[in-house]
Amino acid sequence: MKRIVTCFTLALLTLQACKQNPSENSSAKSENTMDIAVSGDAINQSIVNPPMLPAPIGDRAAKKVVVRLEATEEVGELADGVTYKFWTFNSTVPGTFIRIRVGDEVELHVTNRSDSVMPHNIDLHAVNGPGGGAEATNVAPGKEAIFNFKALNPGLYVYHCAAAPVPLHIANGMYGLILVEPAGGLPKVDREYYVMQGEFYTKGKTDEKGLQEFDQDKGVDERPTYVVFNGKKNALMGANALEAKVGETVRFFVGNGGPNLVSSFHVIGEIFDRVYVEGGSKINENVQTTVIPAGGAAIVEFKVEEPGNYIIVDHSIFRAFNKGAIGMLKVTGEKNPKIYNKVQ
Ligand SMILES: [Cu+2]
Repeated sequence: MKRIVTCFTLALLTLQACKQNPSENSSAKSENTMDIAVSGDAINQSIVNPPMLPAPIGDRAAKKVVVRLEATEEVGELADGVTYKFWTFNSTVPGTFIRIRVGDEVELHVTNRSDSVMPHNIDLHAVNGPGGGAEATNVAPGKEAIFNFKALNPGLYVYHCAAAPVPLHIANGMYGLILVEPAGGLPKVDREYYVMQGEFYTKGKTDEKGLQEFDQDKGVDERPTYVVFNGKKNALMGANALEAKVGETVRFFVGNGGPNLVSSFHVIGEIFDRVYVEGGSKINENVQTTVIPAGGAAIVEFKVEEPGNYIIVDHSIFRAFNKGAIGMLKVTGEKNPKIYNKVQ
Protein backbone atom coordinates (compact mmCIF):
# COMPACT_ATOMS: atom_id res chain seq x y z
CA MET A 1 0.00 0.00 0.00
CA LYS A 2 2.81 2.37 0.99
CA ARG A 3 4.43 1.70 -2.37
CA ILE A 4 1.23 2.46 -4.22
CA VAL A 5 0.83 5.73 -2.32
CA THR A 6 4.47 6.65 -3.09
CA CYS A 7 3.96 5.86 -6.77
CA PHE A 8 0.78 7.83 -6.82
CA THR A 9 2.48 10.80 -5.10
CA LEU A 10 5.39 10.60 -7.53
CA ALA A 11 3.01 10.52 -10.48
CA LEU A 12 1.19 13.54 -9.07
CA LEU A 13 4.47 15.40 -8.50
CA THR A 14 5.59 14.62 -12.03
CA LEU A 15 2.28 15.83 -13.38
CA GLN A 16 2.61 18.94 -11.27
CA ALA A 17 6.15 19.47 -12.55
CA CYS A 18 4.96 19.08 -16.14
CA LYS A 19 2.26 21.62 -15.49
CA GLN A 20 4.53 24.09 -13.74
CA ASN A 21 7.68 23.94 -15.80
CA PRO A 22 6.46 25.54 -19.00
CA SER A 23 5.19 28.58 -17.12
CA GLU A 24 8.29 28.76 -14.90
CA ASN A 25 10.60 28.54 -17.89
CA SER A 26 8.74 30.96 -20.10
CA SER A 27 10.68 34.15 -19.85
CA ALA A 28 8.10 36.90 -19.88
CA LYS A 29 4.56 35.62 -19.42
CA SER A 30 3.09 37.48 -16.51
CA GLU A 31 -0.24 35.63 -16.74
CA ASN A 32 1.44 32.38 -15.60
CA THR A 33 4.00 33.79 -13.17
CA MET A 34 1.11 35.14 -11.11
CA ASP A 35 0.47 31.53 -10.01
CA ILE A 36 3.97 30.88 -8.66
CA ALA A 37 3.51 30.21 -4.93
CA VAL A 38 5.92 31.47 -2.30
CA SER A 39 7.22 29.04 0.33
CA GLY A 40 9.23 29.03 3.56
CA ASP A 41 10.13 31.93 5.81
CA ALA A 42 10.47 35.50 4.59
CA ILE A 43 14.02 36.64 3.84
CA ASN A 44 15.61 40.08 4.11
CA GLN A 45 17.16 41.75 1.08
CA SER A 46 20.84 42.26 1.89
CA ILE A 47 22.14 45.80 1.54
CA VAL A 48 25.31 46.00 -0.54
CA ASN A 49 26.80 49.28 -1.76
CA PRO A 50 27.38 49.84 -5.49
CA PRO A 51 29.28 48.87 -7.60
CA MET A 52 28.75 45.59 -5.77
CA LEU A 53 25.38 43.86 -5.45
CA PRO A 54 23.69 40.98 -3.64
CA ALA A 55 24.67 37.39 -4.55
CA PRO A 56 22.86 35.53 -7.36
CA ILE A 57 19.48 33.96 -6.51
CA GLY A 58 20.30 30.59 -8.10
CA ASP A 59 17.49 28.05 -8.16
CA ARG A 60 15.79 28.91 -4.86
CA ALA A 61 11.99 28.75 -4.72
CA ALA A 62 9.92 31.93 -4.75
CA LYS A 63 9.74 33.59 -1.33
CA LYS A 64 8.52 36.60 0.51
CA VAL A 65 11.37 39.15 0.51
CA VAL A 66 11.53 42.12 2.86
CA VAL A 67 13.25 45.13 1.30
CA ARG A 68 14.13 48.25 3.29
CA LEU A 69 14.90 51.57 1.64
CA GLU A 70 15.50 54.83 3.47
CA ALA A 71 15.12 58.15 1.65
CA THR A 72 17.80 60.64 2.69
CA GLU A 73 18.88 64.17 1.79
CA GLU A 74 22.58 64.56 2.42
CA VAL A 75 25.63 66.42 1.17
CA GLY A 76 28.24 64.31 -0.62
CA GLU A 77 31.03 64.62 -3.14
CA LEU A 78 30.03 65.05 -6.80
CA ALA A 79 33.55 65.67 -8.13
CA ASP A 80 36.96 66.56 -6.72
CA GLY A 81 36.31 69.55 -4.41
CA VAL A 82 32.67 69.75 -5.54
CA THR A 83 29.84 68.88 -3.17
CA TYR A 84 26.11 68.57 -3.74
CA LYS A 85 23.03 67.82 -1.63
CA PHE A 86 22.04 64.41 -2.96
CA TRP A 87 18.65 62.81 -2.36
CA THR A 88 19.18 59.06 -2.08
CA PHE A 89 17.83 55.63 -1.33
CA ASN A 90 19.97 54.15 1.49
CA SER A 91 22.59 56.95 1.23
CA THR A 92 24.10 55.83 -2.10
CA VAL A 93 23.64 56.88 -5.73
CA PRO A 94 22.42 54.66 -7.23
CA GLY A 95 20.36 53.21 -4.35
CA THR A 96 20.61 49.66 -3.02
CA PHE A 97 20.44 47.00 -5.75
CA ILE A 98 17.32 44.89 -5.19
CA ARG A 99 17.74 41.28 -6.32
CA ILE A 100 14.73 38.95 -6.37
CA ARG A 101 13.27 36.21 -8.57
CA VAL A 102 10.08 35.98 -10.56
CA GLY A 103 7.18 35.00 -8.29
CA ASP A 104 8.74 36.57 -5.19
CA GLU A 105 6.42 38.66 -3.05
CA VAL A 106 8.17 41.82 -1.92
CA GLU A 107 7.30 43.63 1.29
CA LEU A 108 8.86 47.02 0.67
CA HIS A 109 9.47 49.34 3.61
CA VAL A 110 10.15 52.91 2.54
CA THR A 111 11.22 55.18 5.36
CA ASN A 112 12.01 58.87 5.04
CA ARG A 113 14.78 59.99 7.39
CA SER A 114 13.64 62.46 10.03
CA ASP A 115 16.06 65.18 8.87
CA SER A 116 14.55 65.21 5.34
CA VAL A 117 12.72 68.29 4.10
CA MET A 118 10.73 66.67 1.27
CA PRO A 119 8.27 63.77 1.08
CA HIS A 120 9.59 60.86 -1.04
CA ASN A 121 8.24 57.66 -2.56
CA ILE A 122 9.24 54.92 -5.01
CA ASP A 123 8.10 53.92 -8.50
CA LEU A 124 9.57 50.52 -9.40
CA HIS A 125 9.41 49.67 -13.10
CA ALA A 126 9.24 45.99 -12.05
CA VAL A 127 5.78 46.53 -10.52
CA ASN A 128 2.44 45.84 -12.22
CA GLY A 129 0.10 48.47 -10.80
CA PRO A 130 -0.62 52.21 -10.94
CA GLY A 131 2.44 54.39 -10.51
CA GLY A 132 4.67 51.38 -9.86
CA GLY A 133 4.00 51.83 -6.16
CA ALA A 134 4.51 55.60 -5.98
CA GLU A 135 1.19 56.51 -4.41
CA ALA A 136 1.32 53.59 -2.00
CA THR A 137 4.73 54.66 -0.72
CA ASN A 138 4.41 58.44 -0.38
CA VAL A 139 6.12 59.11 2.91
CA ALA A 140 6.70 62.28 4.94
CA PRO A 141 9.95 62.91 6.84
CA GLY A 142 10.27 60.62 9.86
CA LYS A 143 7.54 58.25 8.60
CA GLU A 144 7.38 54.78 7.05
CA ALA A 145 5.25 53.32 4.24
CA ILE A 146 4.86 49.59 3.56
CA PHE A 147 3.89 48.27 0.15
CA ASN A 148 3.57 44.69 -1.17
CA PHE A 149 3.98 43.55 -4.75
CA LYS A 150 4.52 40.29 -6.61
CA ALA A 151 7.25 40.19 -9.27
CA LEU A 152 5.60 38.89 -12.45
CA ASN A 153 8.09 39.81 -15.18
CA PRO A 154 11.74 38.78 -15.13
CA GLY A 155 14.21 41.48 -16.18
CA LEU A 156 16.36 44.37 -15.02
CA TYR A 157 14.34 47.43 -14.04
CA VAL A 158 14.90 50.99 -12.84
CA TYR A 159 13.31 52.28 -9.66
CA HIS A 160 13.14 55.96 -8.79
CA CYS A 161 11.43 58.47 -6.58
CA ALA A 162 8.30 59.90 -8.19
CA ALA A 163 7.34 62.52 -5.62
CA ALA A 164 6.63 65.99 -6.97
CA PRO A 165 8.47 67.61 -8.60
CA VAL A 166 9.55 64.28 -10.14
CA PRO A 167 12.43 65.64 -12.28
CA LEU A 168 14.09 67.20 -9.23
CA HIS A 169 13.96 63.98 -7.20
CA ILE A 170 15.54 62.02 -10.05
CA ALA A 171 18.08 64.76 -10.85
CA ASN A 172 19.20 64.69 -7.21
CA GLY A 173 20.02 60.98 -7.35
CA MET A 174 16.91 59.06 -6.29
CA TYR A 175 17.17 55.98 -8.53
CA GLY A 176 18.49 52.44 -8.54
CA LEU A 177 18.01 49.00 -10.11
CA ILE A 178 15.85 46.01 -9.29
CA LEU A 179 16.68 42.67 -10.91
CA VAL A 180 13.95 40.05 -11.23
CA GLU A 181 15.74 36.82 -12.07
CA PRO A 182 13.97 34.17 -14.15
CA ALA A 183 13.14 30.82 -12.50
CA GLY A 184 16.41 28.91 -12.12
CA GLY A 185 18.47 32.12 -12.09
CA LEU A 186 20.84 33.71 -14.59
CA PRO A 187 23.78 31.76 -16.06
CA LYS A 188 26.83 31.80 -13.79
CA VAL A 189 29.56 34.37 -14.47
CA ASP A 190 32.82 35.20 -12.67
CA ARG A 191 32.13 38.85 -11.77
CA GLU A 192 29.09 41.05 -11.49
CA TYR A 193 29.01 44.83 -11.12
CA TYR A 194 26.31 47.47 -10.68
CA VAL A 195 26.77 50.60 -12.80
CA MET A 196 24.21 53.36 -13.18
CA GLN A 197 24.45 56.52 -15.23
CA GLY A 198 22.87 59.81 -14.21
CA GLU A 199 23.11 63.54 -14.91
CA PHE A 200 23.56 66.43 -12.49
CA TYR A 201 22.62 70.03 -13.17
CA THR A 202 24.51 72.59 -11.08
CA LYS A 203 24.57 76.40 -11.03
CA GLY A 204 28.35 76.36 -11.28
CA LYS A 205 30.32 75.07 -14.27
CA THR A 206 31.75 71.55 -14.43
CA ASP A 207 34.39 71.15 -11.69
CA GLU A 208 33.61 74.53 -10.12
CA LYS A 209 34.55 74.00 -6.47
CA GLY A 210 32.34 74.18 -3.42
CA LEU A 211 28.75 73.23 -2.58
CA GLN A 212 26.74 73.40 -5.79
CA GLU A 213 23.05 74.13 -6.12
CA PHE A 214 20.62 72.51 -8.55
CA ASP A 215 20.03 74.54 -11.73
CA GLN A 216 16.41 74.19 -12.92
CA ASP A 217 17.04 75.94 -16.29
CA LYS A 218 19.85 73.56 -17.20
CA GLY A 219 17.60 70.67 -16.25
CA VAL A 220 14.75 71.86 -18.46
CA ASP A 221 17.19 72.56 -21.31
CA GLU A 222 18.70 69.06 -20.89
CA ARG A 223 22.15 70.65 -20.56
CA PRO A 224 23.83 68.72 -17.74
CA THR A 225 26.91 69.96 -15.92
CA TYR A 226 27.86 66.39 -15.08
CA VAL A 227 27.11 63.01 -16.61
CA VAL A 228 28.47 60.34 -14.28
CA PHE A 229 28.44 56.69 -13.34
CA ASN A 230 27.41 55.82 -9.77
CA GLY A 231 26.66 59.33 -8.59
CA LYS A 232 30.07 60.90 -8.79
CA LYS A 233 32.76 61.89 -11.25
CA ASN A 234 35.48 59.19 -11.16
CA ALA A 235 33.36 56.87 -8.97
CA LEU A 236 34.80 53.94 -10.95
CA MET A 237 38.32 55.26 -11.57
CA GLY A 238 41.71 54.89 -9.84
CA ALA A 239 41.44 52.91 -6.61
CA ASN A 240 37.71 52.43 -7.29
CA ALA A 241 38.17 50.85 -10.73
CA LEU A 242 36.36 47.57 -11.33
CA GLU A 243 38.52 44.45 -11.54
CA ALA A 244 38.68 41.18 -13.45
CA LYS A 245 41.20 38.53 -14.45
CA VAL A 246 42.03 37.30 -17.96
CA GLY A 247 39.69 34.46 -18.90
CA GLU A 248 36.85 35.61 -16.65
CA THR A 249 33.36 36.51 -17.77
CA VAL A 250 32.10 39.84 -16.48
CA ARG A 251 28.47 40.90 -16.19
CA PHE A 252 27.44 44.53 -15.76
CA PHE A 253 23.96 45.46 -14.65
CA VAL A 254 23.71 48.90 -16.22
CA GLY A 255 20.97 51.40 -15.57
CA ASN A 256 20.27 54.92 -16.66
CA GLY A 257 18.54 57.13 -14.14
CA GLY A 258 18.57 60.08 -16.54
CA PRO A 259 16.66 62.28 -15.88
CA ASN A 260 17.08 63.35 -19.53
CA LEU A 261 19.80 61.68 -21.60
CA VAL A 262 19.98 58.37 -23.45
CA SER A 263 23.25 56.54 -22.81
CA SER A 264 25.40 54.98 -25.55
CA PHE A 265 27.05 52.49 -23.24
CA HIS A 266 30.42 51.17 -24.40
CA VAL A 267 33.58 49.55 -23.03
CA ILE A 268 36.63 50.65 -25.00
CA GLY A 269 38.56 47.60 -26.24
CA GLU A 270 35.84 45.07 -25.55
CA ILE A 271 32.81 43.66 -27.33
CA PHE A 272 29.71 42.65 -25.40
CA ASP A 273 29.36 38.91 -26.08
CA ARG A 274 25.77 39.15 -24.89
CA VAL A 275 23.38 42.02 -24.20
CA TYR A 276 20.01 41.49 -22.56
CA VAL A 277 18.43 44.18 -24.70
CA GLU A 278 16.74 46.89 -22.62
CA GLY A 279 17.13 44.61 -19.59
CA GLY A 280 14.49 42.23 -20.96
CA SER A 281 14.60 38.59 -21.99
CA LYS A 282 15.89 39.04 -25.53
CA ILE A 283 19.64 38.49 -25.95
CA ASN A 284 21.67 40.17 -28.67
CA GLU A 285 25.23 39.03 -29.35
CA ASN A 286 28.48 40.73 -30.38
CA VAL A 287 27.47 44.29 -29.58
CA GLN A 288 29.87 47.27 -29.53
CA THR A 289 27.63 49.94 -27.98
CA THR A 290 24.22 49.49 -26.45
CA VAL A 291 21.60 52.20 -26.07
CA ILE A 292 20.16 52.59 -22.58
CA PRO A 293 17.22 54.98 -22.38
CA ALA A 294 16.55 57.24 -19.43
CA GLY A 295 14.55 55.08 -17.06
CA GLY A 296 15.89 51.93 -18.70
CA ALA A 297 18.57 49.28 -18.23
CA ALA A 298 20.63 46.58 -19.92
CA ILE A 299 22.62 43.56 -18.83
CA VAL A 300 25.93 43.21 -20.68
CA GLU A 301 28.32 40.25 -20.51
CA PHE A 302 31.77 39.78 -21.93
CA LYS A 303 34.82 37.57 -21.46
CA VAL A 304 38.11 39.42 -20.96
CA GLU A 305 40.94 37.93 -23.01
CA GLU A 306 43.80 40.43 -22.57
CA PRO A 307 45.21 42.28 -19.51
CA GLY A 308 45.03 46.06 -19.38
CA ASN A 309 42.78 48.98 -18.57
CA TYR A 310 39.38 49.04 -20.25
CA ILE A 311 37.60 52.38 -20.21
CA ILE A 312 33.84 52.36 -19.61
CA VAL A 313 32.06 55.29 -21.29
CA ASP A 314 28.91 56.86 -22.57
CA HIS A 315 30.11 57.04 -26.18
CA SER A 316 28.47 60.44 -26.57
CA ILE A 317 32.05 61.15 -25.89
CA PHE A 318 32.20 64.71 -24.53
CA ARG A 319 30.12 63.36 -21.68
CA ALA A 320 32.87 60.84 -20.95
CA PHE A 321 35.93 63.05 -21.16
CA ASN A 322 34.43 66.38 -20.07
CA LYS A 323 31.42 65.65 -17.89
CA GLY A 324 32.47 62.51 -16.04
CA ALA A 325 30.75 59.52 -17.70
CA ILE A 326 33.90 57.44 -17.51
CA GLY A 327 34.98 54.42 -15.49
CA MET A 328 37.61 51.70 -15.66
CA LEU A 329 37.80 47.93 -15.64
CA LYS A 330 41.32 46.74 -14.70
CA VAL A 331 42.10 43.33 -16.12
CA THR A 332 45.14 41.44 -14.81
CA GLY A 333 46.70 38.20 -16.03
CA GLU A 334 48.79 36.69 -18.80
CA LYS A 335 49.16 38.53 -22.09
CA ASN A 336 47.84 36.76 -25.14
CA PRO A 337 49.82 37.91 -28.23
CA LYS A 338 47.66 35.80 -30.54
CA ILE A 339 44.71 38.08 -29.72
CA TYR A 340 46.44 41.42 -29.21
CA ASN A 341 50.03 42.25 -30.10
CA LYS A 342 51.97 45.43 -30.88
CA VAL A 343 54.59 44.45 -33.47
CA GLN A 344 56.74 47.55 -33.66
CU1 LIG B 1 12.19 61.77 -3.58
